[in-house]
Amino acid sequence: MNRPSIPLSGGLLLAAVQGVILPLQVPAQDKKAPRRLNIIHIMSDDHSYQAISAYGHPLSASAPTPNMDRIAAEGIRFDRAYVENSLSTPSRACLMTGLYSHQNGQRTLGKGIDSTVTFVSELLQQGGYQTAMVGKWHMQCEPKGFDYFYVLRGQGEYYNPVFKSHLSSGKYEREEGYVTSLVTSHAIDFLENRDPDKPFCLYVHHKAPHRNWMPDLPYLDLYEDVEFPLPETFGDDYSTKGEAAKVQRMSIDQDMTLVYDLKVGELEEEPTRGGHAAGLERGLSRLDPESRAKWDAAYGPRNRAFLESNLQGEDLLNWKFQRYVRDYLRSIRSVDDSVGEILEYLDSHGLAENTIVVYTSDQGFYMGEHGWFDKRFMYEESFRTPLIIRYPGCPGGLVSDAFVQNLDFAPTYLAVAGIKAPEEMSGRSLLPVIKKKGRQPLCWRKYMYYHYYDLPSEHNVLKHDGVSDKRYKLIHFYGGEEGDYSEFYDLRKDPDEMHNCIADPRYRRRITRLQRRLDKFRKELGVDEW
Ligand code: SGN
Ligand code: CA
Repeated sequence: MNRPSIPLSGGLLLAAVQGVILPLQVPAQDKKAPRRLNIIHIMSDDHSYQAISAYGHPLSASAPTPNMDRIAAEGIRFDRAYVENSLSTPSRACLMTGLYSHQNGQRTLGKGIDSTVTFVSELLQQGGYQTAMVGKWHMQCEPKGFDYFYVLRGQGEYYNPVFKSHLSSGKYEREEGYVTSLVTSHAIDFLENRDPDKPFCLYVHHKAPHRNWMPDLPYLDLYEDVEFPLPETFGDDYSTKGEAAKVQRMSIDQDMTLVYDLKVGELEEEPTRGGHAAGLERGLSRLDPESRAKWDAAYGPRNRAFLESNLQGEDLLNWKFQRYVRDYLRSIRSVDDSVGEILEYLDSHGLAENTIVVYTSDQGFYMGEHGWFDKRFMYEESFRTPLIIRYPGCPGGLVSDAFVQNLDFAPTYLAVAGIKAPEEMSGRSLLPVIKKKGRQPLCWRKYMYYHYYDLPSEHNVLKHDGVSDKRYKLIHFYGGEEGDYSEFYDLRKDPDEMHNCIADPRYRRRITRLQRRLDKFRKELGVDEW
């Protein structure tokens, strides 16, 4: 086992990992041997940074997330955190392996993972950590490297979901309650029953706020009177963008369904491009009669008023946006409660001082930007992901613009545990960034590679890869009907990515430079399609 070999000094425990030394107060009740830090990785599904009030976006002004904000107030908010493939299963495979999609095999939502690759959970377990995974696993292989797990089936269900656990011999068993609360209970159960003499790494993976955004019963009326602001780019007509933006099927106007997504169960079927009408009833039929009556009492009158008003055009579109965002934010409210419960547990059990708390999402999400919901594109709202870290000994209220990626989680957690990261891992430990209070170290990545592969698929986003250097972004789309093409954005002048400048001669040198960097990434990483 590799343990950090830094001696104790005075009243300080030194967590020394890969050259990083952070002072850490020893809790009064624990003056024994040096202890490695515990890790809690909380990850929700499809949670946009626009919907965390610590990020200060207008959308969250009326729907604050005080517990997530507490992590930011006591830690670091990362403003330039990204994923390498904006989709659940690939993002989770990256988290577990520290590898890009083409390296771990999980390129799309379907099959793919090379399950012979060692997971970070296995390395932590072998290195003396107690490991746990609760909530959405959503990998195409069995959980491995966990002492304790309670995982949902596939995408998971919002109401009375089924879980498979380390105790259930492969069987899924139904549990009574709301998914976010149940995931939290399993997390707390692990904390309660763990061996207190060993450090732990706990992954808490929420299903919420994944589509179709079903809130917990106490929150069915929350925000009903709030009018949320439409993003400025809501009406993007894609006039400067290529085929991908025009053929996608993730538009609130055209693809968001009245029954499944917007919960107007009074309608029979709907002539939408997605067509998911049965899905709403499938979710609601899991409720017991009393809970179902509460649901109907909340949505029934609103739905009838909506149907009677016969909204059209802009009014209908605004209604869809409001219903979407309200349900989405209601689901997040429960996730925020869960974060509060976990922080409270750490406080009351003397664990806050020796536990790293990370809050993130498996990717970002569109809250109407460019007229969309869903993710997948390399445009900022889905390429970026929220990331907030509270690290013992590190001051709070920090904001980082370090260029970090989900590839970095595995090497970070290994570094915390004092375990050498496998050579193949492409990411970097974030500890040097944390040590510099969020500032990007001099020797750090200047460019970031992204690759999306999932076509054909439900939302019809064309395959693409691309490179960003923080200021500029070059995206190469391929596999469409109109042939391959690239887009180029100047993020400082055009943070909303409304002006594709690929044909602007003033950017020629910069485009060539990024194109060279993209070619280099493809070659060095062994990318095999583009
Ligand atoms: C489901 C959703 C899609 C979503 C994917 C991927 N459809 O298929 O809207 O893009 O998951 O999401 S649904 O009808 O089942 O709700 S991911 O978060 O798992 O990547
Ligand atoms: Ca997701």
